[in-house]
Amino acid sequence: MKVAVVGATGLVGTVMLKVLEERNFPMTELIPVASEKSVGKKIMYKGKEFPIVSMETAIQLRPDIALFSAGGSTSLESAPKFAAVGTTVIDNSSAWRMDETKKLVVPEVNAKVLTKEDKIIANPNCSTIQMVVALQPLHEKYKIKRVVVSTYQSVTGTGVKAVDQLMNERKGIEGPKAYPYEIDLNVLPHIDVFQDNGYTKEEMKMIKETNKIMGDDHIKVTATTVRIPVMGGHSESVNVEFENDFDLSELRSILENAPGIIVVDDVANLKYPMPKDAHQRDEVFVGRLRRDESQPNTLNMWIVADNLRKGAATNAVQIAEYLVEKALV
Ligand code: 2RA
Repeated sequence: MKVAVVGATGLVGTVMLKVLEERNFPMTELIPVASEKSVGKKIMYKGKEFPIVSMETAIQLRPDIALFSAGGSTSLESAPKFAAVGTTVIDNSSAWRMDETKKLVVPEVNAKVLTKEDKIIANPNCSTIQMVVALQPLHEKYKIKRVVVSTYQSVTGTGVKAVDQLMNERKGIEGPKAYPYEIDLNVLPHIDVFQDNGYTKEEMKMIKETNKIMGDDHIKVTATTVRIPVMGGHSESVNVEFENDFDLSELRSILENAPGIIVVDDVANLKYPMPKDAHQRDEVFVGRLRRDESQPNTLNMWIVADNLRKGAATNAVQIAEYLVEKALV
């Protein structure tokens, strides 16, 4: 399998390469792509050096798969050029997610929608991915009516500049700012830009992407997304109202046996999911399972995942693995 990684030197691109190597993805040739200023530099993969090439060169090499994490404008311009030469693109930007002609995929939830004809596949937003992995098995059993989610998102979701701002603030050093305010010892109820309806784009992504991935527009979703000064991953407090009642121990067992989920839920022994434990892992960690006693058929749960891995790189690689497994590429 000839694989291009577009955005190979970025935060997510670097993790994509790490995940491809860790999972021993069946690759015959790696084509790292980055901005013109990086062309010619070398990256290491499986102990070998690979030269970074330009987008044009990569397209001419006709890779089987191109994993993109290079921003929406780059994807809008270049993904169709790869698709035109037969490459299947899996794009981590938001460019194609709500395009009706493109699939938005979390393998544990809706990989079955993929066909040979899908040449540009959208990787969902990190905070959406971890939530739908936990929601899907419960929806299948109890039918979800409404979801209320509040997120606590790592600065790594913003990128290197945000990580540097946090670390500089911790050391009392002045430096470039990724956020309008200090992030250390603070929280920002503001991720991406505000819309006319008072929600941010991040919140609207969680609402719209959830319905598309789960294939059910009847599920009502509302979201508040918040940036917090942590590194390991995104955390989410999720309140789920079902059409039908549930037994909590049965519900816990469903999650324990669902793909991609690790249940950490033993508060008597102070066991619950935390970003420091999810960091560098590919699973979605679920805990604090308890009935919402304020209304019937309703559950509270706490969901944590590494936003750079399952929230981005690993989910994209898992889509690629599915395509190879089902001979769709
Ligand atoms: C964030 N989910 O956390 C967004 C994009 N990665 O900033």
